[in-house]
This record gives sequence, C-alpha cells and structure tokens, in this order.
Amino acid sequence: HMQQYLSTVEDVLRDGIHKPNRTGVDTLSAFSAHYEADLADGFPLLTTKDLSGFRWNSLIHEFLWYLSGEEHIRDLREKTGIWDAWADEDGRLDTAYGRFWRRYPVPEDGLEGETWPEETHRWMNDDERTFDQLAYVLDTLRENPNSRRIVVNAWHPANAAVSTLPPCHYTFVFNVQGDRLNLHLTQRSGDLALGVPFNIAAYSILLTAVAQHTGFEPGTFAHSVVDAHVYCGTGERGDWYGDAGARELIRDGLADADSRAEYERLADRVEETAPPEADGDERTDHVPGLLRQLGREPRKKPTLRVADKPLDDLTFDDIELHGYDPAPGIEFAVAE
Ligand code: THF
Repeated sequence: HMQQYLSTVEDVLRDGIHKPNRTGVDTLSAFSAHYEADLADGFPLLTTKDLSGFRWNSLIHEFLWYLSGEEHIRDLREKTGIWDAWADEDGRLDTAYGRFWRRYPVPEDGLEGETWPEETHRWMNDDERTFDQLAYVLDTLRENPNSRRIVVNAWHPANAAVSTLPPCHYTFVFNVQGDRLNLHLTQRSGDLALGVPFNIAAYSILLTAVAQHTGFEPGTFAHSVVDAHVYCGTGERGDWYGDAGARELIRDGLADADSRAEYERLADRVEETAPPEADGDERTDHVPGLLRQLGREPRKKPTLRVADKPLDDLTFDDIELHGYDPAPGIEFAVAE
C-alpha cells in the first residue's frame, strides 16, 4: 500500500540526519527504508501528487530507455530532459542502467579458473562479450520458476568507481510464490520527492510486463532504499534544516498534524522561518512540498495495461494508465 511511501517520507522528515553531499544540495537522510505494494490492489503510482501528463511522459520514456539497453541518451533527450544533467554533450552516459541489464560485460575468456558452460551462450549477445540479463530472467521464469537466482545486477565495480553517477537502483530479484511473481528492488540512494515515485512506477511496470510474458500474476513490488533522503536546499537554507530549532519545529509539527490544513500550516511555517534558498529557486528545497503532500489522503489506485508484445517491441502507447485521479502536481527541482 503506497501509504507506506508517505510514512517513509514522514520518518525521514522527522528523524532524518542533516547531510551535505556531492550535489551541493543538502539532505535530510535516513538509513534503510523499506516498503511494499501489492499490484493485485492496483498500480502503485502515487495519487497524492499528479504524475500524469508531462511526468508520465518522462517516466515511460525513461522506462523504455532502460529496456533499450542504450548507453547514451541521444533518443531519450528528445523526449525528456530528466537525464540531461548526467550525460556529456554527445549524450553519452557512462552508467546507463539498460546497458547493464541488457549487455553486462563478460570477459572474453570467461572468469579465471572457470570454463563458461556452453549453456551460458544462450544469453550472450551477438558480440559474444555481453550478457542479456533480461533474456535470462524471462527464460528462467519459464523453465525454472522456483529459482532463487533470478537476479539482475546493474552494478559494475570498475565502472561505479569512476562513473559520474553510478546506478541508484542497482539490483533487483524476481521471486515466484505460487502463481504470483514478485520483484524486490534495492536502491543505494533514493531521492524521495523526485526519483523514488518514478522508480516505484517503472519497476511496477516491469513486473507487470514480465509477469504477463511468463504466465504469472503480478504480485508484490518490494523496495529497499539504503540512503533514503529528502533534498532540503543549498547554502543557509540547507544548513538551517540541521539546526535544533528546525528539527524541533518539524518534529513537533508532525506530531500534532492530523489534518490536511495542519500539514499545510506546518509547511507555511517552515517556509516563513527558513532562510531564503541560496540558488534562488525555492523548489530546490523539497521539504515544504513533501509536508503538503503528507496532508493528502491517498486515493483509489489506478490500473495499468501493458500491450501483450515482446518487451523489445514496446512503445509509449503500449503502456496505458486507467482510472487515475490524483491530487494536484507538486513542483520540485532536481539536485545535480
Ligand atoms: N538525482 C537526483 N538528485 N534525484 C533523482 O531522482 C535522480 N534520478 C535520476 C538521476 N539522478 C538523480 C534522474 N531521474 C526528475 C525525475 C527523475 C529523475 C530526474 C528528474 C524530475 O525532475 N521529475 C519531475 C518532472 C520533470 C519532467 O518530467 O520533466 C517531477 O515532478 O516528477 C533518479 O532516478
């Protein structure tokens, strides 16, 4: 139930530790958040803010880009700007998730001291140097569904050590229970306001599509976020959230708030008290927007329809959202 997303946000705002980081935008951060959504109850797209329209456009194109295996954003950036900040002028992105999903590098002669079983070649791409993890997942779910090794890994240590932005959501595992297919995603770092709602949606679409292809019911999406954080601003504004006074204002406000109006008042109070955002854009501080979001009641979940065609043939119009009735959108600026 995606109410759990809101309680994760609330936990981080209440108990998060103030942490500066590489982006220059400070965070309130907590260790190890976990929640689950049962897809049998509907598609867990957040309803407490509007993710339709241009946001849905970005989200679906990002998902299709993962599937494509491209290690550049030359096509993606024609559709959305959400990845532009991390690519070079030619659109190259040295950590592209899809590249590792679809073309995980394999040493030419196999691993030292080990012969590759002939079987492995089934999932090798034509280049004979990369492995298609998604093809392996689909075959294994059909042939050996009770396997506990249906893992996709987007983490490559030698890449991660030097990459501009190593993958945030870096591994996921499929797990079958009866006729239900579940997916567990592990993320090293999660931007609760912007990235996480996209990630919940993308992996729920993936789970739905893979279940459809392998004859299972879409089951539970489980999400573990190691560093779960809320961006809280730059300069004096960011620092202010580390002050005892600010922590207390938020903690007491959250303890008392039990209506939409009270969360709105708390957000107003924070905006009045906090120093101005140093970068001139108040949306860099995600705290007030998230406080307002906490006051909103989750609504009925929408449903998702994914066309019944091979994953590699899916296009934008093949992924349809039905019965979505969200609260208004909230503007947040992304930390680079
Ligand atoms: N860096 C940070 N700081 N946060 C992230 O969520 C994030 N990502 C990706 C890489 N680095 C990150 C990029 N993903 C938006 C959404 C996802 C992103 C980046 C930006 C975003 O701005 N969403 C707006 C809509 C913008 C639009 O559609 O043009 C929103 O309101 O949701 C996490 O994977």
